Amino acid sequence: MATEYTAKDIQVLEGLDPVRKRPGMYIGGVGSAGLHHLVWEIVDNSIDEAMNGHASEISVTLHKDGSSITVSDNGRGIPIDKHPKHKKTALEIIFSTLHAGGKFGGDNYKTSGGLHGVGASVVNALSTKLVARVKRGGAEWTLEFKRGEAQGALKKTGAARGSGTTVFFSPDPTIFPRTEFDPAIIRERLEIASFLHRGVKIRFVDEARGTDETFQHESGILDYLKKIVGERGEKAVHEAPFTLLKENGAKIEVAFQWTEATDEHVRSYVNGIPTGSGGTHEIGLRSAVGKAVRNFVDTHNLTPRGVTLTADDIREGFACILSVYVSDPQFQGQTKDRLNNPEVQTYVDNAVRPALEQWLNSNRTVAEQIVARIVLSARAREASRAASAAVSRKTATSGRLTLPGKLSDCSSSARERTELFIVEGDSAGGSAKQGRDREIQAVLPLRGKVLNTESVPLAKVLENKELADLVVAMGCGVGKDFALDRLRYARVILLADADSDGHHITTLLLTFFYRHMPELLKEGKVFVGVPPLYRIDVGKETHWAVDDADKARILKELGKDESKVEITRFKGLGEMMPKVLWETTLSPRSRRLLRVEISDALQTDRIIADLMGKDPSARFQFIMEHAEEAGDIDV
Ligand code: 28F
Repeated sequence: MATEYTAKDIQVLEGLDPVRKRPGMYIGGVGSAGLHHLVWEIVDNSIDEAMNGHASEISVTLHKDGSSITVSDNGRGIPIDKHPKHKKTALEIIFSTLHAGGKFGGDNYKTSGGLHGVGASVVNALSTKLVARVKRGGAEWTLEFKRGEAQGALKKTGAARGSGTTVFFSPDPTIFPRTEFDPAIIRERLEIASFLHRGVKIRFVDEARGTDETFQHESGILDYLKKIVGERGEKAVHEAPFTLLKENGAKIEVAFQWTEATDEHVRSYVNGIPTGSGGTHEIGLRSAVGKAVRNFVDTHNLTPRGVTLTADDIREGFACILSVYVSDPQFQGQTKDRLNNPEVQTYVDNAVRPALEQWLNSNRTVAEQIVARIVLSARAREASRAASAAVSRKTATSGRLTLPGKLSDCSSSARERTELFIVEGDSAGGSAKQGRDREIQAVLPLRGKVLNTESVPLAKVLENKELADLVVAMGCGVGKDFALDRLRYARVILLADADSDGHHITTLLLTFFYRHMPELLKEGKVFVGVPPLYRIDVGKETHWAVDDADKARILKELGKDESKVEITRFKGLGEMMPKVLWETTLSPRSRRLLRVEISDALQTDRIIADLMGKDPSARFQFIMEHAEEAGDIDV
C-alpha cells in the first residue's frame, strides 16, 4: 500500500505565469497535439490513482461545444487538508502551482500525458475555466479557477457518498488557435489506456455526437495483441502468445506472437505514453528475442542445411505489445516519442530472454511452429534474392539491357527527363506508343490482370511474366535487391481505363510496388494518369471531363445543359485517337497526374491488406485519397 500522501508532501515550486507566456515549453506546442495533451494530463492523474489501486472507473466527457471536457474518477479524491506552510489546501496547490507532488519519484510511477508530468496546474493555467470537484470524507468540495487563478476559497458544496475527483476544463482560445477536440484521438488513447491498465473501466461520452463507449480489458495487453493481429487479418502461427509481467528496476509488461504477416509490428509504451520511434526498451526486447530464439534453434539443431537465419527472419511476422514503467523516463527527438534510458535496455533484455528461453523449452510444439515460421522467411528471403538477382542478371549478363519485347523505350538517356507509362491492354498500349513523345516517354503495355501479390513471397511473384518484365523495364531490382538509383526513368505513370477493371489493375500494381518496392512510392516516383471519361463538344470547342462531377462543372461553366452539346463517353484508352490521348493524358503540358503518396504507413498497410478481399474499385478511392493533385511537378 503506497504511503498516504497529504498536503505536506507537496514541494511548491512556482506560480503559473511562465506557462501562459510560453505554453510550448510545457505542452510541446499549441496545435492539436498540445491541445490534446491537456486531456492526457488530467486523464493520467486518474490513471495514476487507478494504478495505485484506488480508482476502478474513469470517465471522460466531451461536451456539446466540442471544446470542453470533464474527466472523473472514483479514487480517493485529491486531499483538501491545508499545507502546513503555505496555508493552502493540497487541492489548490496542485492546480495553482507548478509543483512536485508526492506523485513524482517514490514507489509509484508518474504516468504522464505526452509531456511527462507537467501536472494538472498547466492545464489550469491554459484554460479559461477549470472546476475541480472532490468527494471525500462524506462531503463534496468545489474549487473554480479562471486561467489558473482560484475564484474564491474551496467551498463545501454538499454531502456526498464515496470518493473521487472530477475536473472540468475548457482550453483558452487566446492560447490555442483551435480548441475543438478530435473525438477519434481521445477515443483511441482511452482504448489503449484500457489495454495498458488491465481491468480499469474507462468510459468516453461524446455529447456532441451522442456516443457513449466503455473500454475495459481484464486481459490487458493480451487483448491488445489480439486486436492488432486480428485487425490486420494476419493468422498467428502459434495459438498462445508469450506474455510476461516483471519488475526489475522497471515495470515490464510484454505480449507477443509470430504471425503470417511479412512485416514486424511492435507497439511500445513508456508510462502509458506511445513511443512510436522506439528506443532502448525495444532494443532490449529485440535483443532478448533474437538471442533466445537463436539459442533454442542452436541447442536443438533446428536450422535446415543450407539456410542461414538472420535477425530479420526472426522479426518477420513478429507482433508485440511492450509496456514499461520507469520512474525517470528520458525521451528524445522532436516528437519526444523515443525512449533514451540506457538502463532500460538491460532491464528488458534480462527480463525477457530467460523467460522466453524457458517458455520455448517448455512449449516444444509452439517453439517448433515459431522456428518453422522463421525458417520459411529465411527461405523466402533467399529465394527472392535469387529471383531478383536472376532477373537483374538477365539484364546484366548481356551488358546491354535485354529489355522485354513489349517495351517501346524512349530514345533519350537523360533519365531525369524520361518517364515510363505502364498501360493497360494492347490497344491502349498501341495508341500510347503512337501518341507519345518518343524522346522522353517509354510505354510498357500490360496484358490483362496483374498477379495479386498481396502476401505472396517475391520468388512466386517473379514467376509472373508481366511483373518480371516490369521489373526488368524499370531496372531498379525488387525486394531486398531494390536500388532506387538504378531506376531507368524519372517517374512511373500508371495508365488504366477509368472503369472498375482499370482501377483494379492500378490497385494491383500499387500493391506490388507497396509490398516489393516501397521506396519507389515513398520517394514519390509513382503517378496515376487521369484519362478523360467524356468529350464535350460545343460548336468548335472541345472540353474533356475526367468524371461525372467534372462534366457537370464544365456544363455549368458553359451554361449549357446536356441536350445542347455533343457528349462522347470513352469506353477506354484504346478507343482514343493517339492525338487525343497525347493532348489529354500524355502531354506534360496538358495532362493530369496524381502522385501516389503514403501519408500514413499504418493505415495504408491496413487498407492494402484489406484491399484484396473486397471489391477493389470501391476501395480504390482510398488510394486516390492519398494521391494529391500533382500540380507541383516540373514536367
Ligand atoms: C479527474 C482527474 O486528478 N485524480 C486524482 C488523487 C488522489 C490523491 C492525490 C490525486 C497528495 C499531495 C501529491 C488522495 N489521498 N483525477 C485526478 N486523485 N492526487 S489526483 O494526491 C496528490 C498527492 O500531492 C491522493 C491520498 N493520497 C493521494
